[in-house]
Amino acid sequence: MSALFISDLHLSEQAPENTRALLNLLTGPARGVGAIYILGDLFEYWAGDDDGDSPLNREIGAAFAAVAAAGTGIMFVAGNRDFLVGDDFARRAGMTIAPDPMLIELDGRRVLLTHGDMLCTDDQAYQAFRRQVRDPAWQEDFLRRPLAERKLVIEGLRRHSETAKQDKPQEIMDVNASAVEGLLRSHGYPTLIHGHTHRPAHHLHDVDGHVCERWVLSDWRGTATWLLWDGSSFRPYPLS
Ligand code: LP5
Ligand code: MN
Repeated sequence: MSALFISDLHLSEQAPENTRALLNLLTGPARGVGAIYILGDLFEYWAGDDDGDSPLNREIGAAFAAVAAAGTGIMFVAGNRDFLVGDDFARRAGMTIAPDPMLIELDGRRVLLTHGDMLCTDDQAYQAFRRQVRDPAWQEDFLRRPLAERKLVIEGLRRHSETAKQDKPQEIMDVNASAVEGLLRSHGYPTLIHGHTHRPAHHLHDVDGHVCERWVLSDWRGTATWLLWDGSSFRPYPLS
Protein backbone atom coordinates (compact mmCIF):
# COMPACT_ATOMS: atom_id res chain seq x y z
CA MET A 1 0.00 0.00 0.00
CA SER A 2 1.29 3.48 -0.78
CA ALA A 3 1.45 6.18 1.89
CA LEU A 4 2.35 9.82 1.98
CA PHE A 5 3.87 11.67 4.97
CA ILE A 6 3.74 15.42 5.54
CA SER A 7 4.47 17.70 8.49
CA ASP A 8 5.17 21.29 9.47
CA LEU A 9 2.97 22.96 6.84
CA HIS A 10 2.24 25.76 9.34
CA LEU A 11 -0.96 26.72 7.53
CA SER A 12 -2.31 30.17 8.34
CA GLU A 13 -4.02 33.14 6.71
CA GLN A 14 -0.54 34.70 6.52
CA ALA A 15 0.85 31.93 4.26
CA PRO A 16 -1.77 31.40 1.52
CA GLU A 17 0.88 29.80 -0.74
CA ASN A 18 1.12 26.86 1.69
CA THR A 19 -2.64 26.34 1.62
CA ARG A 20 -2.59 26.44 -2.18
CA ALA A 21 0.27 23.94 -2.23
CA LEU A 22 -1.67 21.60 0.06
CA LEU A 23 -4.77 21.83 -2.14
CA ASN A 24 -2.58 21.03 -5.16
CA LEU A 25 -1.06 18.06 -3.37
CA LEU A 26 -4.46 16.73 -2.32
CA THR A 27 -5.96 17.06 -5.79
CA GLY A 28 -2.78 15.86 -7.56
CA PRO A 29 -0.01 13.59 -6.24
CA ALA A 30 -2.02 12.43 -3.21
CA ARG A 31 -4.90 11.05 -5.29
CA GLY A 32 -5.16 7.32 -5.05
CA VAL A 33 -2.59 7.06 -2.24
CA GLY A 34 -3.60 4.48 0.39
CA ALA A 35 -3.08 6.78 3.36
CA ILE A 36 -1.86 10.25 4.24
CA TYR A 37 -0.07 10.65 7.57
CA ILE A 38 0.11 14.20 8.90
CA LEU A 39 2.92 14.32 11.45
CA GLY A 40 1.98 17.54 13.22
CA ASP A 41 2.15 21.31 12.84
CA LEU A 42 -0.34 21.18 9.99
CA PHE A 43 -1.41 24.55 11.37
CA GLU A 44 0.68 27.50 12.52
CA TYR A 45 -1.39 27.12 15.67
CA TRP A 46 -4.74 25.66 16.65
CA ALA A 47 -6.69 27.44 19.39
CA GLY A 48 -9.56 24.95 19.63
CA ASP A 49 -12.15 23.32 17.38
CA ASP A 50 -14.49 26.27 17.83
CA ASP A 51 -12.06 28.07 15.47
CA GLY A 52 -12.82 25.44 12.81
CA ASP A 53 -15.44 27.68 11.17
CA SER A 54 -12.93 30.24 9.92
CA PRO A 55 -12.83 30.28 6.09
CA LEU A 56 -9.29 28.85 6.03
CA ASN A 57 -10.02 26.04 8.47
CA ARG A 58 -13.24 25.16 6.62
CA GLU A 59 -11.36 25.01 3.34
CA ILE A 60 -8.65 22.74 4.75
CA GLY A 61 -11.17 20.48 6.49
CA ALA A 62 -13.20 20.15 3.29
CA ALA A 63 -10.12 19.38 1.18
CA PHE A 64 -9.05 16.51 3.46
CA ALA A 65 -12.65 15.26 3.72
CA ALA A 66 -12.84 15.01 -0.09
CA VAL A 67 -9.69 12.87 -0.18
CA ALA A 68 -11.01 10.71 2.66
CA ALA A 69 -14.33 10.28 0.82
CA ALA A 70 -12.39 9.03 -2.21
CA GLY A 71 -10.95 6.22 -0.05
CA THR A 72 -7.63 7.54 1.30
CA GLY A 73 -7.10 7.15 5.05
CA ILE A 74 -6.07 10.38 6.77
CA MET A 75 -4.19 10.06 10.05
CA PHE A 76 -3.21 13.02 12.20
CA VAL A 77 -0.41 12.93 14.77
CA ALA A 78 -0.48 16.25 16.63
CA GLY A 79 2.39 18.70 16.71
CA ASN A 80 3.41 21.17 19.40
CA ARG A 81 1.34 23.83 17.60
CA ASP A 82 -1.85 21.92 16.90
CA PHE A 83 -2.27 19.43 19.74
CA LEU A 84 -5.63 21.07 20.51
CA VAL A 85 -7.14 19.68 17.30
CA GLY A 86 -10.06 17.64 18.59
CA ASP A 87 -12.79 15.26 17.50
CA ASP A 88 -15.00 17.96 15.95
CA PHE A 89 -12.40 19.11 13.46
CA ALA A 90 -11.21 15.53 12.87
CA ARG A 91 -14.76 14.50 11.94
CA ARG A 92 -15.13 17.49 9.64
CA ALA A 93 -11.82 16.69 7.91
CA GLY A 94 -12.42 12.93 7.69
CA MET A 95 -9.25 12.31 9.66
CA THR A 96 -8.39 10.06 12.58
CA ILE A 97 -6.41 11.49 15.47
CA ALA A 98 -3.54 9.11 16.20
CA PRO A 99 -1.37 8.81 19.31
CA ASP A 100 2.20 10.15 19.38
CA PRO A 101 4.17 7.98 18.79
CA MET A 102 2.23 5.61 16.54
CA LEU A 103 3.59 2.33 15.20
CA ILE A 104 2.28 1.26 11.80
CA GLU A 105 3.10 -1.48 9.35
CA LEU A 106 3.73 -0.73 5.68
CA ASP A 107 3.95 -3.82 3.49
CA GLY A 108 5.44 -5.82 6.35
CA ARG A 109 7.84 -3.09 7.46
CA ARG A 110 7.40 -1.52 10.89
CA VAL A 111 7.40 2.28 10.90
CA LEU A 112 7.17 4.55 13.93
CA LEU A 113 5.64 7.99 13.51
CA THR A 114 6.03 10.99 15.81
CA HIS A 115 5.95 14.76 15.52
CA GLY A 116 9.44 14.78 17.04
CA ASP A 117 9.23 17.41 19.79
CA MET A 118 9.21 14.70 22.47
CA LEU A 119 12.71 13.73 21.29
CA CYS A 120 14.17 17.21 21.91
CA THR A 121 14.96 16.33 25.52
CA ASP A 122 17.90 18.75 25.82
CA ASP A 123 15.43 21.65 25.54
CA GLN A 124 14.39 21.42 29.16
CA ALA A 125 12.40 24.67 29.24
CA TYR A 126 10.31 23.41 26.33
CA GLN A 127 9.85 19.95 27.87
CA ALA A 128 8.58 21.48 31.14
CA PHE A 129 6.15 23.61 29.13
CA ARG A 130 5.12 20.56 27.09
CA ARG A 131 4.32 18.52 30.21
CA GLN A 132 2.04 21.29 31.41
CA VAL A 133 0.08 21.86 28.20
CA ARG A 134 -0.28 18.16 27.35
CA ASP A 135 -2.01 17.56 30.68
CA PRO A 136 -5.70 16.81 29.88
CA ALA A 137 -6.90 18.79 32.92
CA TRP A 138 -4.90 21.84 31.79
CA GLN A 139 -6.33 21.55 28.29
CA GLU A 140 -9.90 21.23 29.52
CA ASP A 141 -9.44 24.35 31.59
CA PHE A 142 -7.80 26.27 28.71
CA LEU A 143 -10.52 25.29 26.23
CA ARG A 144 -13.21 26.61 28.58
CA ARG A 145 -11.81 30.12 28.14
CA PRO A 146 -13.30 32.29 25.34
CA LEU A 147 -11.69 31.81 21.91
CA ALA A 148 -10.51 35.43 21.70
CA GLU A 149 -8.78 35.10 25.07
CA ARG A 150 -7.10 31.84 24.02
CA LYS A 151 -5.79 33.52 20.88
CA LEU A 152 -4.30 36.33 22.94
CA VAL A 153 -2.51 33.86 25.22
CA ILE A 154 -1.20 32.00 22.17
CA GLU A 155 0.05 35.25 20.60
CA GLY A 156 1.96 35.98 23.82
CA LEU A 157 3.37 32.48 23.83
CA ARG A 158 4.42 32.72 20.17
CA ARG A 159 6.35 35.91 20.86
CA HIS A 160 7.91 34.37 23.97
CA SER A 161 8.88 31.23 22.06
CA GLU A 162 10.48 33.16 19.18
CA THR A 163 12.63 35.16 21.63
CA ALA A 164 13.49 32.06 23.67
CA LYS A 165 14.59 30.18 20.53
CA GLN A 166 17.06 32.93 19.64
CA ASP A 167 18.83 32.37 22.97
CA LYS A 168 18.93 28.56 22.68
CA PRO A 169 21.96 26.84 21.17
CA GLN A 170 21.03 25.11 17.88
CA GLU A 171 22.00 21.66 19.26
CA ILE A 172 19.41 21.65 22.02
CA MET A 173 16.66 22.29 19.46
CA ASP A 174 17.52 19.07 17.63
CA VAL A 175 16.58 15.57 18.74
CA ASN A 176 18.67 13.96 21.46
CA ALA A 177 20.49 10.85 20.15
CA SER A 178 19.80 8.79 23.29
CA ALA A 179 16.11 9.70 23.15
CA VAL A 180 15.98 8.49 19.54
CA GLU A 181 17.78 5.26 20.40
CA GLY A 182 15.54 4.66 23.42
CA LEU A 183 12.41 5.11 21.31
CA LEU A 184 13.72 2.78 18.59
CA ARG A 185 14.72 0.17 21.18
CA SER A 186 11.35 0.24 22.97
CA HIS A 187 9.49 -0.22 19.67
CA GLY A 188 11.55 -3.10 18.31
CA TYR A 189 13.93 -1.16 16.01
CA PRO A 190 11.50 0.20 13.41
CA THR A 191 12.04 2.90 10.78
CA LEU A 192 11.35 6.29 12.37
CA ILE A 193 9.69 9.25 10.64
CA HIS A 194 9.30 12.64 12.27
CA GLY A 195 9.22 16.39 11.63
CA HIS A 196 9.42 19.38 13.98
CA THR A 197 13.13 20.21 13.69
CA HIS A 198 12.90 21.49 10.09
CA ARG A 199 16.16 19.65 9.37
CA PRO A 200 15.20 17.29 6.53
CA ALA A 201 17.50 14.30 6.36
CA HIS A 202 17.82 10.53 6.09
CA HIS A 203 19.80 9.16 9.03
CA LEU A 204 20.93 5.65 9.89
CA HIS A 205 21.17 4.67 13.56
CA ASP A 206 22.93 1.56 14.79
CA VAL A 207 20.96 0.57 17.89
CA ASP A 208 22.08 -2.64 19.63
CA GLY A 209 23.33 -3.89 16.27
CA HIS A 210 20.09 -3.07 14.41
CA VAL A 211 20.43 -0.46 11.67
CA CYS A 212 17.33 1.79 11.81
CA GLU A 213 16.45 4.45 9.28
CA ARG A 214 15.27 7.86 10.50
CA TRP A 215 13.55 10.14 8.01
CA VAL A 216 13.21 13.79 9.05
CA LEU A 217 10.52 15.61 7.09
CA SER A 218 10.99 19.12 5.81
CA ASP A 219 8.77 22.07 6.70
CA TRP A 220 6.89 23.80 3.87
CA ARG A 221 8.61 27.18 3.91
CA GLY A 222 9.21 27.88 0.23
CA THR A 223 8.27 24.45 -1.14
CA ALA A 224 5.68 21.79 -0.49
CA THR A 225 7.51 18.57 0.39
CA TRP A 226 6.44 15.06 1.31
CA LEU A 227 7.79 11.56 1.76
CA LEU A 228 6.22 8.78 -0.28
CA TRP A 229 6.18 5.08 0.51
CA ASP A 230 5.54 3.48 -2.88
CA GLY A 231 5.05 -0.05 -1.57
CA SER A 232 8.72 -0.96 -1.41
CA SER A 233 10.78 2.12 -0.57
CA PHE A 234 10.67 5.70 0.74
CA ARG A 235 11.32 8.66 -1.52
CA PRO A 236 11.30 12.38 -0.63
CA TYR A 237 9.41 14.70 -3.01
CA PRO A 238 9.85 16.86 -4.94
CA LEU A 239 12.66 14.76 -6.41
CA SER A 240 15.95 16.64 -6.50
O1 LP5 B 1 7.07 25.65 17.22
P1 LP5 B 1 8.51 25.99 17.14
O2 LP5 B 1 9.33 24.95 16.45
O3 LP5 B 1 8.72 27.37 16.58
O4 LP5 B 1 9.06 26.10 18.66
C1 LP5 B 1 8.91 24.97 19.51
C2 LP5 B 1 8.76 25.44 20.95
N1 LP5 B 1 7.73 26.46 21.05
C3 LP5 B 1 6.43 26.16 21.17
C4 LP5 B 1 5.45 27.31 21.16
C5 LP5 B 1 4.71 27.36 19.84
O5 LP5 B 1 5.62 27.56 18.76
C6 LP5 B 1 3.70 28.51 19.83
C7 LP5 B 1 2.33 28.15 19.35
C8 LP5 B 1 1.67 27.08 20.16
C9 LP5 B 1 0.17 27.08 20.13
C10 LP5 B 1 -0.35 25.97 21.00
C11 LP5 B 1 -1.79 26.02 21.25
C12 LP5 B 1 -2.27 26.19 22.65
C13 LP5 B 1 -1.31 26.27 23.77
C14 LP5 B 1 -1.58 27.39 24.74
C15 LP5 B 1 -0.48 27.62 25.66
C16 LP5 B 1 -0.56 28.69 26.68
O6 LP5 B 1 6.02 25.01 21.21
C17 LP5 B 1 10.05 26.00 21.51
C18 LP5 B 1 11.16 24.99 21.28
C19 LP5 B 1 11.26 24.67 19.79
O7 LP5 B 1 10.01 24.11 19.38
C20 LP5 B 1 12.38 23.70 19.43
O8 LP5 B 1 12.09 22.40 19.91
O9 LP5 B 1 12.38 25.51 21.77
O10 LP5 B 1 9.85 26.10 22.91
C21 LP5 B 1 9.84 27.31 23.51
O11 LP5 B 1 10.36 28.28 23.02
C22 LP5 B 1 9.14 27.31 24.85
C23 LP5 B 1 9.98 27.96 25.94
O12 LP5 B 1 11.25 27.43 26.05
C24 LP5 B 1 9.26 27.78 27.27
C25 LP5 B 1 7.91 28.41 27.31
C26 LP5 B 1 7.50 28.68 28.71
C27 LP5 B 1 6.08 29.15 28.75
C28 LP5 B 1 5.95 30.52 29.34
C29 LP5 B 1 4.55 31.02 29.19
C30 LP5 B 1 4.49 32.29 28.41
C31 LP5 B 1 3.07 32.55 28.02
C32 LP5 B 1 2.86 33.98 27.72
C33 LP5 B 1 1.41 34.25 27.69
C34 LP5 B 1 1.08 35.67 27.74
MN1 MN C 1 6.78 21.42 15.78
